[in-house]
Amino acid sequence: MRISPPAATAAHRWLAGLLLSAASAVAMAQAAQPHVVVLATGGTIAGAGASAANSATYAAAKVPVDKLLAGLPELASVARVSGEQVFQIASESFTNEHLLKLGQRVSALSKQADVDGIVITHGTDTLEETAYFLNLVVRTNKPIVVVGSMRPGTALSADGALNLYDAVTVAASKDAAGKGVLVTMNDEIQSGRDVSKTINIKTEAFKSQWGPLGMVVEGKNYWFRAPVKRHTANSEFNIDEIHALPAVDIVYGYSNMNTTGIEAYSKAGVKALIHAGTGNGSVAAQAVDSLKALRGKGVQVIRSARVPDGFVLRNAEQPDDKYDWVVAHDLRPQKARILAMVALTKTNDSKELQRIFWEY
Ligand code: DAS
Repeated sequence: MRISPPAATAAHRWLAGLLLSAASAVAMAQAAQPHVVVLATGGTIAGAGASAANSATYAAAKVPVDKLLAGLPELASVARVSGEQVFQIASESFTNEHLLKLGQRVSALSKQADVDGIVITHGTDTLEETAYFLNLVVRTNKPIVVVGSMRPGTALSADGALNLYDAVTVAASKDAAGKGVLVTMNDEIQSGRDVSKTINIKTEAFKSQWGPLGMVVEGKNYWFRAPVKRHTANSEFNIDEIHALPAVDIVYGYSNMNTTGIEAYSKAGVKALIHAGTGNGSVAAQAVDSLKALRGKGVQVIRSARVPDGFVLRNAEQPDDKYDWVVAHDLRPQKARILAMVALTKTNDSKELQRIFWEY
């Protein structure tokens, strides 16, 4: 059946109008979506193995952020996502300079009105340190979520895609605001302060002794608790005012402990030494004088513990008041080091440091 020219023109106009309104509806829907920025730093979540059977043998930090995002079209239904490649490294190689640069970028993005949430893809080895650092120094209530994976995307039952989908879901969620820096791994939403990598070869690797804050399942957050320690917008620390981090190192306690490490760090000029003691932060008798001498040089001595859970009691295993030492509370040695570095940018008073270790 032939349609007369005027009718054909009208039909074309109607169709064009329909397409235009459909396109503008899509554009409006996307504009209405939260905007999440994904900052990629490397790690297994960007890793690649030789075959699908390689779940533990692979090269980390290979896949660029645009490929990571392109491989997850489901994100389009969650948020408007943009990606930036900040680094492409395995996270065991993070330095203080990496922490500062990443923190400055996160801080700048958090101030942008068109950014609703931030995701950082990161290697799992030091993810807990970066998450805690950002928790201490980025002054924002917007959701910041750090995410990694235990298997590369090339492996059978890879965990990265769902972990990243969950991270963007949480970062796009208003109910994730004001909860501090978060970590989404293995369906759980963890506090960046509390979480640590506790298993080095399973997907349920990230745990906190105080439990997860919640879960994220099929694009929905389920919250069960909130952090009580100070963080982000309520922190007295601000990455915009921190341009360098002082030297803080860790010595490990063990049977037949000696003072070689303590003396070496003393000579190297550390500003604080974290002692990862046995038990409740115990110090071997043969090491006490070296730590007292270190304190006498103006170096802060902070008692943590090699035992992962619990917390170090002040004046229990050692007379901290008498020696003018600090206890790390429930923080594991690697977390205590992060807090000590940040705190020393503000004070070198041991009583102020102890207050900070109680509060953060
Ligand atoms: N080497 C590890 C890292 O980059 C790989 C990983 O588990 O992410 O932390």
